[in-house]
Amino acid sequence: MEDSVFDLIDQEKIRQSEGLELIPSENYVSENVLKAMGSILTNKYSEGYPSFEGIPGWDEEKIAKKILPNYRYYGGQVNVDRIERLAIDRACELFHADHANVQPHSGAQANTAVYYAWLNPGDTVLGMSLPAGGHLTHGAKVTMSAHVWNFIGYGVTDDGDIDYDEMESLALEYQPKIILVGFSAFMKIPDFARVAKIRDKVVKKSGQEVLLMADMAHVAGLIAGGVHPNPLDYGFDVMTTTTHKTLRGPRGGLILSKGNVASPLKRPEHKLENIPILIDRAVFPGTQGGPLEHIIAAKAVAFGEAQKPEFAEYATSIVDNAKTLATELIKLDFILQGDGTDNHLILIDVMESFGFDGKLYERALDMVGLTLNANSLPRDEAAFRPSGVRLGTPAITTRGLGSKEMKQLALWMKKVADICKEAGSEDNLSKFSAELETIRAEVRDLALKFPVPGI
Ligand code: DSN
Repeated sequence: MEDSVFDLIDQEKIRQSEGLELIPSENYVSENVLKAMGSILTNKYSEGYPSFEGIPGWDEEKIAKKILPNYRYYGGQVNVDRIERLAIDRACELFHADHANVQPHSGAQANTAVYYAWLNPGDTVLGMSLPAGGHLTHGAKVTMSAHVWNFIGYGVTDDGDIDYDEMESLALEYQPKIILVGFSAFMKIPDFARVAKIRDKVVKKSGQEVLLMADMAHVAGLIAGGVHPNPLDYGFDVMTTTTHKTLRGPRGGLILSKGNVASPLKRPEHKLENIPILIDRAVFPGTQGGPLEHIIAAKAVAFGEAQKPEFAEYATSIVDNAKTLATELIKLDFILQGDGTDNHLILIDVMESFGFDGKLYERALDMVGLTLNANSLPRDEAAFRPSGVRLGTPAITTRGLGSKEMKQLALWMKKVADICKEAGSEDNLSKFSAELETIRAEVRDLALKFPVPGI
């Protein structure tokens, strides 16, 4: 019954309005992004790519005569071509790229397409290991990436920064075809220039081209807003990202690259300078079928929003809020990985701070309307009962929370930590339902003062 679906969507609206979203990879999109996502563009098939003629603008006369050349496998493309072209052009401007492929359905699809574009099966990639803060698609054993390619993982130092010495020695030893910088739980700013120098040393030693890839899914919005450096400005060839985290667009992926832009119909020479064309071929037909043009339209809307001065203010506020929250948590005896944050992410060492694990804390915070996720720390061996929790400020900053609210948030988090300490297990949390309900009511009151866009 469709009614059940819409009832559940209404329930989710209440959950989102009455709680505070602290999962660092989530955000609230604008009403225009929602409108584009829910549009009739979902009805259209458009395998292939829009015209490459007319870059950087459009030849209005040809459009009027409907004689646009394109690389599509279906008719009726006149409008979706222009929408996809708009998304591509805006993405290139926003991230200083020569080319953008806006079709990946997700960040995982984007990463897979880059590997497929540049590597042969069995080739080596050097990336951050999962326990150190890397992503599943950077070669975690349970993923396809680890089955097809040979991933070597570098780690982090005790102060939470990338272990660049380890990265360099592994790079020289294994001579990877891709050096990958990217993360989903890392609070420092990567030194992209240093990684580019490591690449140069590997190229000198091996005599082969090495692709520098950055997976900036978490911080793409901070890059767009100018508060985080852009790897493409430091010699990186490719940057992948999702579009829904700090970038605040629809759920999806994006690949930006530097190099030659040309028709994807003809296979180019396998050289780094041709990586944009190799990537287009790797996305379609390499790893995906029909693009989701309603999502691509929503990406175009979100990229347009990110080009506005208000977005730079938003990006600055995300980081300010994260730093304030980190400082307040430290004052209340929370121990943070890396002692704080330089971006939107905070990783709490719950076990070291209070003696219980991240899963119990995640569950108790959920009960008061504060949503985050249990997360492994570099020292954890198994991901099932991690010692930490990960949180971040992109979503609550969209709702307009500021430093005053960050202080209140830290106080609630401490109260919930004290309850967990006494409870000792998830089963015992019910004994503290009155205390948890009091905090829940306070969270609800505050949350309702900061409406969610579109609700
Ligand atoms: N699942 C995302 C995150 O939460 O970090 C990464 O893709």
